[in-house]
Amino acid sequence: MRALLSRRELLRWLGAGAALLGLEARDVMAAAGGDAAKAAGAGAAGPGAVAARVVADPRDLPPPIRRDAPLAHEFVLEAREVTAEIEPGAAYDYMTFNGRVPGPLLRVREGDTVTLTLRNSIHSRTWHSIDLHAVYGPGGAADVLQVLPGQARSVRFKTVYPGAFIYHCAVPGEMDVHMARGMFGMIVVEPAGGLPPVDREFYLGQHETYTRQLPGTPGPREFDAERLLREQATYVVFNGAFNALTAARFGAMQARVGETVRVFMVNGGPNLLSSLHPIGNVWSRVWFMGAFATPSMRFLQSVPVPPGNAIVAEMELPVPQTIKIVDHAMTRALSKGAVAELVVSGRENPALFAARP
Ligand SMILES: [Cu+2]
Repeated sequence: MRALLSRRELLRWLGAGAALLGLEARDVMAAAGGDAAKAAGAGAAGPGAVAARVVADPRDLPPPIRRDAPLAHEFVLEAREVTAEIEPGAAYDYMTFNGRVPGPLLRVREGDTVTLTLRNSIHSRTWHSIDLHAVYGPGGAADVLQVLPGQARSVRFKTVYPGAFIYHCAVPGEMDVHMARGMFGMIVVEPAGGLPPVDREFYLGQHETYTRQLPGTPGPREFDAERLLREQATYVVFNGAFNALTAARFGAMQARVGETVRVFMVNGGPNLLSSLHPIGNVWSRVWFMGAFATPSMRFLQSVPVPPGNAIVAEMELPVPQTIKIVDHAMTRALSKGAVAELVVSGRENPALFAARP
């Protein structure tokens, strides 16, 4: 692919980032294989690491917090570059936290202390890092957590303010590429009083990517730096792949009539604002922008989730149906992969809804 940065810009960025590590730019480039384009993460990723899937299971998140006292956590995340299908027959080089898109949901409470270690796989071709929006600190910890392949670094931080926050890779000068390749996730800092109980919780991550090939065409996908620069995304997806969370692909989410479900959604961008809508339902309670310290809002149809932000939104399920959660910028849902299904099974409720003969 064409390098997004000129060689001079690249060396400047490498130098700036290396200064944080106390390294010379040439050491960074040597560690990354001595190839400037690869060192910047601009080339193909994941030597030999072909994954069956990068799609994170939307049910895979820690349970709600039910305790009154703060706790100390130790989290380890690993930056992994893997190749997987973004749609059937179309391999794409991802960059991930722990091999999944979005990365693991880290769930803590206001006042907790977190020790976070970021490992970078020995198989990585470039360095990776992490910026957490839940952190008071330089670069949201990214200034400390710039990690070369095969190495690891740690920070300790206290979660002072509640909310649902993104974390993402923040390598100098290339973070948009790394996020478009899948390097983002969510850290939920629950308020001291906790969240109201619900029947089920789901974890979604939206992001978009920029490829030379359009959706529906055969063959591997190459990253397109020019499309990135113009912000002309070819894919807009939930949990890493085209229509990933649908019955036709990796399976729909499931729930029962009468339940309340909570959706945590983080928008990894790097650039597009999501207009998150549940077709056939409404967000009956929304913590707008993931702000738990602000009263929740009621009955919102499509909620904006800007890149670098998150939302916590709930639905009541009074009738059976398949709810399609979409980005209501509709071309993305119809043609670029931004659809996730929630199958609600149970008894019909003709008092609420019925077809007339
Ligand atoms: Cu990265």
